[in-house]
Amino acid sequence: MIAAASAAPVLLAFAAASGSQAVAAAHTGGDPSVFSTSLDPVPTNRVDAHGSASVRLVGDTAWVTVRVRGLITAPHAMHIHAKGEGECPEADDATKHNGRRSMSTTDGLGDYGPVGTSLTTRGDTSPASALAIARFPQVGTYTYTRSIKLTHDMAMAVRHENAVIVVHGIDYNGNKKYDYVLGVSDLSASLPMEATAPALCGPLDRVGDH
Ligand SMILES: [Cu+2]
Repeated sequence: MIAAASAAPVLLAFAAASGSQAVAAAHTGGDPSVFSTSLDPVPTNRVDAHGSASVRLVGDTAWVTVRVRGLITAPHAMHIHAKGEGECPEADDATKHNGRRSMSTTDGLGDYGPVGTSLTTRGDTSPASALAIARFPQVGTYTYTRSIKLTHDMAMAVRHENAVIVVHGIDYNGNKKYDYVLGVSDLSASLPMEATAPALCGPLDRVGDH
């Protein structure tokens, strides 16, 4: 009888300890975390559009939603950029392209960093698909949703709030199509600058942060 009575508190203590370990593990690993941002026009690029984006992370898997309203009817490359300053470019980052002050993707690189994930509609999502124009939204107002297995690096960049959503494709001269008003793209000699220049941008922040 004495042995049984003394064993009970030990079992209770063990149960309490393992319970708190489980809670600690959930907070560092597999718990869902939600990140979101408004997508605002990139300065100097004459964008009259807006949007929003959210990423729900479970482990390295991201449920990505991007809403865009008001861009021109044309392909819009979209990426998660990372490993820059986790920010969007400001007007003084713009340079002259074909003599016109505007923001190329390269102009903003220090702020948002290079492409980490391509938000394609199907197939590969690596940086190799950054300009896979046929696999991005083809219109200017849309809601994009896709579940994507991120690289672990990119998942960590999102968790550390160093990830930025960028939607590309502008209409600098307001003629409803991509042309060479800003010259050739800094990213591809076969595309006009308008097709690849950043249109909307937003840094992903953890929902609940203030
Ligand atoms: Cu991009």
